[in-house]
Amino acid sequence: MTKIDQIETTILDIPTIRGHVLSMATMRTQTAVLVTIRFSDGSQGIGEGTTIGGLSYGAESPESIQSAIETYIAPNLIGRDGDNVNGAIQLIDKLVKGNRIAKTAVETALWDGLGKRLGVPVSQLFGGAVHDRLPVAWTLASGHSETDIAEALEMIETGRHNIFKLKIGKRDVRADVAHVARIKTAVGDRASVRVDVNTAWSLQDARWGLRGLQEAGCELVEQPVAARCRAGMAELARGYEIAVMADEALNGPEDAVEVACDRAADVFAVKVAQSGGLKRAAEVVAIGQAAGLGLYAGTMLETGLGTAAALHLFATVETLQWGTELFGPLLLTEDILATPIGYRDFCVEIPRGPGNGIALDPDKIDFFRRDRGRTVTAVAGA
Ligand code: MUC
Ligand code: MG
Repeated sequence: MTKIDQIETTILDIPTIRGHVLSMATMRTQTAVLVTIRFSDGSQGIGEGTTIGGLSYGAESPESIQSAIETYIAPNLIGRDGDNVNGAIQLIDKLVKGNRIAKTAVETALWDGLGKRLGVPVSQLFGGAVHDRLPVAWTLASGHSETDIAEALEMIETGRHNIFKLKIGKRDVRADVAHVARIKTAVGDRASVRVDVNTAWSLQDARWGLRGLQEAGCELVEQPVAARCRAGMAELARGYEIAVMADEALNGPEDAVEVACDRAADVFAVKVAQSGGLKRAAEVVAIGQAAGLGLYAGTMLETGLGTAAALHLFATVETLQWGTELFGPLLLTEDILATPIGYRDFCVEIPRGPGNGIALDPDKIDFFRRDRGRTVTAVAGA
C-alpha cells in the first residue's frame, strides 16, 4: 500500500498585474495555499487552495485554509492509503464541516499524486478528456471604463480573449449599466460581454440592472443578489431574457440541487474550490446537466496549479455552454509553473502529462512564500 507520509502547506503571496476591482474589495495580491503530499513510495502530489480578497468573498481565508489542513485534515490522513482518494474525501467530510477550499487543496494533491503514480493525467481519473482546449474569458476590472476598453481591444487583437466578464456592483446601478454599455459598444460583435455583481445588488437594483444590461447587449449576469436570496434569483431568471448565473449561491452539490429545484439560475458557475474539490465539482456539473442548466467553469483566480487541476476536470465535461474563466495565472505578475499553461486562439490548453501535467518553478515558490520573511502588503482593501 502506498501510504500518505507527510502533508505540508505553504502560503504564497503573489502581486496581481493591476488592481482587480470587485464590488467588495480591490485585490492587489493573490494568496494561494500550496499543499504538498509526500507518499511512502517517494511520489508527491501538489494541490492549491485559494480564495479571493482575503475574507471579503467568502468564509475561508488563506490562513484558515492553512490551519484547517494542518490541524484537522492532515493528522487524520497520515498513514492512510494514498490511492484511495474517495476514502480520504469521505473521512474528511465526516470530520470537517464546510472548509471546502481547504478540502479542495488536499483532494487535488491526492488526485495529482495518484495520476502521477499511474502515469495518467487527472482527466483520465475522471473518465477521460473530451477537449484539449477550452474557450477562456478575461475579467475587466480595472475600475475605469477607458482602461477596460483598451484592455479588451488588445485582448481581441492578440487572440487572447473574446469573452469578457465585467466586475460591477461597486457603483450605483445606473452608472454600472452605462459602463457596461460603453464597453459593449466598443467591442461590438467581436466579443461576448457578461457581468459579475458579486451579490452587491438589492432585488430592486437588480430589476433595473437586468433590464438595462440586456438592452446594452450584455448576455449574462452572475450572482446579482445575495447568495441566500434564491427566490429573488428565480424571479430574475424568469423575468428577463439575459441569462442569470449562480456563483456564490453554489457551495457544493447540496446547494446545486436547491438552486436547480428553485430554478434560481439559468447557468451554474462551477468552481472547484467552492464545490469542495474535483469530485464534488463533478457532482455539481452532473446536477446542472440533469436539470438542463447551462454550465460555466468558474475560478477563484488560482495560480497555474489550481487552474491545471480545474482544467483536467472541465476537459471531461461534454458541453460547457458558457465556456470557462480559467485565466487565473494571467492575472499574476509571475507564473509559478516551470512551463506556463498555454493561452492562445481565445482558448486555454489542457496541460498534458501525468497528474495535473504541470511542475512548479522552485525559485518562484521560494520567492513568493510568505514565511520567507518578505514584507507583504494587505491582501485586499476597499
Ligand atoms: C468571481 O466571483 O467569480 C472570477 C473571476 C474574477 O475575476 O473574479 C472571480 C470571482
Ligand atoms: Mg462570481
